[in-house]
Amino acid sequence: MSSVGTDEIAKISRRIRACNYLSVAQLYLRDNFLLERPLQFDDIKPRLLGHWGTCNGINVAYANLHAVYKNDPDFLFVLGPGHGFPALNANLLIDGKLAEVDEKASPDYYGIKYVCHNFSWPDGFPSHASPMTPGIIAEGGELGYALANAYGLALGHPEKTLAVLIGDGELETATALDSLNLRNLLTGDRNGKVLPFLHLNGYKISAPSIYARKSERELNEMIRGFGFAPMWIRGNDPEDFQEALGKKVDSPFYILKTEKGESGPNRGHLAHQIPLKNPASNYEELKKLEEWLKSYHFEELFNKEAGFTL
Ligand SMILES: Cc1ncc(C[n+]2csc(CCOP(=O)(O)OP(=O)(O)O)c2C)c(N)n1
Repeated sequence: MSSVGTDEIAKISRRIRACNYLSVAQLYLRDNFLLERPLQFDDIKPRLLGHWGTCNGINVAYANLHAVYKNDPDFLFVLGPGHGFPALNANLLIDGKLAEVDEKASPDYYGIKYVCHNFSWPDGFPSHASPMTPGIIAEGGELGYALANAYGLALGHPEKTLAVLIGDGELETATALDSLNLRNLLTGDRNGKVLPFLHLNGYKISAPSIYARKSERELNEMIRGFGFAPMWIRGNDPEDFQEALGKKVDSPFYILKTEKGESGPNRGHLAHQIPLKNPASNYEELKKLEEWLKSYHFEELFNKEAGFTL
């Protein structure tokens, strides 16, 4: 059974679309952020630096968890792959969290302009989650610490629930893998709850992840071996995500299986960083980028007067 109603399911889908749009806009655009006129070469940043491939999955996880936990002040979303910063930044912008630390990042047209233009830009936002991001306690470039940080935070804090998104590449680090053992420290009711989510999008930088090469059975056995109950969420459908969240099991370990780069122009390792490399000089790529941005129908989710209508 889904843990939220039909209205909420529709809202989750809208939020994912909005955040995907804003992720792509941060990566590529220096102007024309709402596509108010046809995209032209000058609208594209001269140096494209960032990561798209992981963003869709982060936005799916964030939107679904936000729907359930938005009113719980003791809930935290912990992101392992800090290179998925455009997705995190988009969510923080929409929720007004960025504006709490930087008034120019308001959840309106001016904030969208400011955040998109200044992503991965000299003296602007870095390309990865960093200490200037609200809620971040570790530099986002180095993979592996998310789960350990979450378990540390849950120790002695029974009120806390921490959802941790771990990359399948990240889980190849010794730190992340061994952190699965920390579950054994958190028994009893004096500690908070940690909900690990493996983002099984199949690839790390340019190669398949080891976990993508395991059969489902092998992966399930491994997860069970650490004392967790594997819970699969296949694809982006919020109904499936909410159904998994709604199931009452002890020590769940969610496996979110997506295609790396989903909703973009290519998939897998080709989507890891910048999928369309030269839209500032190649007309065909410029048009593909425009189509990609338009596919989210951002105009249904935001307008200059009403702001976000999610
Ligand atoms: C400790 C560490 N080793 C290597 C890297 C280089 N690196 C950056 S992104 C990446 C791939 C990450 O893959 P995954 O965790 O699956 O994230 P996603 O596929 O969702 O982007 C790697 C290996 C790193 N950032 N940190």
